[in-house]
Amino acid sequence: MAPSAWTSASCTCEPGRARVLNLDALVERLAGAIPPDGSRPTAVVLVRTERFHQLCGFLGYAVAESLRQEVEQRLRRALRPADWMTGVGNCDFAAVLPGLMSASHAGLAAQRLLREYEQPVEVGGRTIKLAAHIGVAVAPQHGEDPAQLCQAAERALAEARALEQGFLVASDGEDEAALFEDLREALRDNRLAVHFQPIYELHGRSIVGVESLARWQCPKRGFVSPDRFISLAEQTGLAGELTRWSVHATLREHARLRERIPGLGCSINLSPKAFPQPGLVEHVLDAVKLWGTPPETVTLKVTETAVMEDPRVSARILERFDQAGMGIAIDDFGKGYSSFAYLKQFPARELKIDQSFVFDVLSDPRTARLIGSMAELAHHLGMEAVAEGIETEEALEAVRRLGCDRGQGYHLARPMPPDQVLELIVRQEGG
Ligand code: G
Ligand code: MN
Repeated sequence: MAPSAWTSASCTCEPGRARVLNLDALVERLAGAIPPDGSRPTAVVLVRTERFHQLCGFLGYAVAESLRQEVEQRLRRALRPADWMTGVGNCDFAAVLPGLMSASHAGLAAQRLLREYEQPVEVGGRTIKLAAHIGVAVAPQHGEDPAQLCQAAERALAEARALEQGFLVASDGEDEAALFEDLREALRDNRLAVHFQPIYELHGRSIVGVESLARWQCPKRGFVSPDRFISLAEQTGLAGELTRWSVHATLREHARLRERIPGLGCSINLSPKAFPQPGLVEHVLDAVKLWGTPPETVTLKVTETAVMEDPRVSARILERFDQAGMGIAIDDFGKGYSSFAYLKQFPARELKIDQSFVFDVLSDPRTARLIGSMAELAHHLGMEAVAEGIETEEALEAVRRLGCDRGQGYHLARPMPPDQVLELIVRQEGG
């Protein structure tokens, strides 16, 4: 089986002690477990413990090893006697579940495994709460040989991580492959569309900018959900192309809007996968020049998770955007693993509070206080606080009271084609 991003991960914090990847054993085990007649499904389950290697650095190798052993024991307890499991790196595991009653039983097993992560682990006098994601593939549905099956499970794992779902079962391989081809073609032929969601200043409630969002109306498939094609792009190496397409297409549309509204701000999402790619900064600078965009009207959105992957490289990239006069927004703040230390190094202009918080602002007082604290944090660091996902007037009022400066959400305006945004702004200006 070809090594992949997932399986080739090795722990840099334990030099010389990198765990042997038991891939051969896994493939062999699977080969024996897949029934030739497909009578009873067999599942392969990949479990990835998040942030384990950071914990190694923090806890030291010996304690991290006890932690890993405890996790392994718990997972083994959650499996049936006929199931088989092996470590495949750091604190990651692969299990083979033969003879299932039905394919949906594999999902139940994944849930059981995830439940083992709910209880914190006590090691070395500390209480550690771990989190994991799981990808599942089932034979014969998602592949008939071990390599296909492992790849399908890896894709499901990558998607579970990207969508922040605990576990995902692989989707139909053929359809995903066809979708990938269609997406690649659509990108090449510039057939995706840019929609803009207005961003409001919450006090005067005027539109101060727009956020660009890619939309895909496929002639064959109809509207393809952005969650679906964006996560597909991120798993299949198309994230760079998608981001580069989006930078140009957005600035082109933005240039048309600026003819009418000169200072209008524009936010562009940089995919976490595209963000560290060499040449991205140059691509953005070229596009800004080509479309005559005043750099100060551009805000580049990066997620916390993306900048945390390699904070030093990220800081360098963000520094260059900052020097060119463009703004940085930390997107989906609060959803990933925040580190205040890194936050302080990044020249960000906006902190975008993740919509999951804003959805709960009215029903949960603790969430409301968290939003207030995040807004305060943003202000202390000289940033604006932006609330995403405002769906009601009450939520708008609440986030405004909690200190958010700007906001966006379905209650204010949905993402829409550029011409409609123009109409909306013109109407708002009463002109
Ligand atoms: O992670 P990011 O902030 O880029 O997510 C933006 C997505 O959220 C877009 O697909 C957009 O359509 C959607 N969105 C924008 N406003 C709202 C809202 O008020 N409610 C919900 N549920 N989704 C929203
Ligand atoms: Mn967001």
